[in-house]
Amino acid sequence: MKQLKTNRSSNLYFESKKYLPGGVNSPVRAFKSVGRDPLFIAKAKGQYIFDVDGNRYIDYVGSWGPMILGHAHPQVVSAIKRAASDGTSFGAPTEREVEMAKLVRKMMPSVEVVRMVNSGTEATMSAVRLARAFTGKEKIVKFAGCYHGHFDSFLIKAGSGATTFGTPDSPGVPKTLAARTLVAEFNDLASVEKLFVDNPGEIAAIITEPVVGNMGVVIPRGNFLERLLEIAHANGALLILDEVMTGFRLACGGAQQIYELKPDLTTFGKIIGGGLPVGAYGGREEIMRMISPDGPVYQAGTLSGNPLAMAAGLAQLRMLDRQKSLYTKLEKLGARLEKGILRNLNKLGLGYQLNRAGSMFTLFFTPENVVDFTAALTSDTKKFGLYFSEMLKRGIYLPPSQFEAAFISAAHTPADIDRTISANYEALDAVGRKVTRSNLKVSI
Ligand code: HOZ
Repeated sequence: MKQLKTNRSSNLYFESKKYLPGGVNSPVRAFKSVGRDPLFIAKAKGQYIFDVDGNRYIDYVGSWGPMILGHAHPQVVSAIKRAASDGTSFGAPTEREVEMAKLVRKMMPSVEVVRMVNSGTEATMSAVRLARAFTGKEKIVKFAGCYHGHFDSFLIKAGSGATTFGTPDSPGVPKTLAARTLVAEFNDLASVEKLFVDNPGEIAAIITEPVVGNMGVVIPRGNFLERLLEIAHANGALLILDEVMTGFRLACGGAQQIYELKPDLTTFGKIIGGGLPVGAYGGREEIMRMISPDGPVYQAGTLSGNPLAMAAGLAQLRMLDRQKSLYTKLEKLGARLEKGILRNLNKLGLGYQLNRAGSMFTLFFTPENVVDFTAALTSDTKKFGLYFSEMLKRGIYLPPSQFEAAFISAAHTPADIDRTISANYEALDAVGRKVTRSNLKVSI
């Protein structure tokens, strides 16, 4: 195996650190927790991503979720080009926004009325404001390790980069606001019930990722999600399903289709924008009609419903809606990868945990069954960092943190998956040998 040459990336990183915090515009992409410098990306096509040094990798980051059809899909690219030639922003309504709202409602019937915004963070923070206004209550319940963007109310025991960098409770969040976020344990209904007993009549909403992606992939057990809806409604609160990652990914109708759930509000990002900056929130009509200008809850944006973003998102969603077989393909690829990795773990005598939901997966470097944040945190992140670099050397680009989901796209092929399985075997083996050599603490 040849050594990775990353001189141009290193030079750019050296330069970028002078002008950008950590040299990046979003923390996890700095690769800090995997102990190496970030790669600067030149281009991506289909299932591949290429760095500025010309190295090609099979990509399992997929821009952190949006690229479900692979990078630079011809239909998405041509939709963007067509839209751009007619003007890039008007700050006025367009036909595409109507098409988008109709399509979202068709694909996810619980979303009777929708508001387009520019990111997942905007979507979740607006949904919480709306839930507070609708119920007249101020507190919210979130789950430890879930990440709903970087709005103040959510940076409390937050997953994703906040956990990766050891700052799940960010400085700068006003204590008074933080006190209105109550934290329960995912998959633990008793912890949710207790919060409602301790805060009677004060909770506006429960917000959760239905299948968690931001502490790594964690799957809801039994009737967990259904009970959340019941508990919320029994207490005059709403259920907000954060489908920024899972929406249009786990199924055409998102996780709520799979778990047969009708949340009050749903938030979106990633896939709905086809790789352009988009978010959205929507749900029950009587709640959504409280949004300005129908109602008093204010929320606005110059670039909301931007024509390029709508064109890219619509092109991608239309393909997903028309070709349901894409989800069967994604499931088959995911199952093939899961089988291969489990076989490798078995051969190598490693007790690590692989969690997978359709085309989302995480290999946790822990023997614990990862059903919540506490279990996720038992992972050996040092070993994960070594594994990440070993995979990179073998041409596989994974999310650079233990506490993230990896994504398979419809552009991946069974041959890509088989290559990944071989790389996984070699990388795990190499990590084992390195750990033994350097006498690192071995926890498995
Ligand atoms: N919030 C993303 C991970 N869950 C990271 C986005 C990025 O760094 O681009």
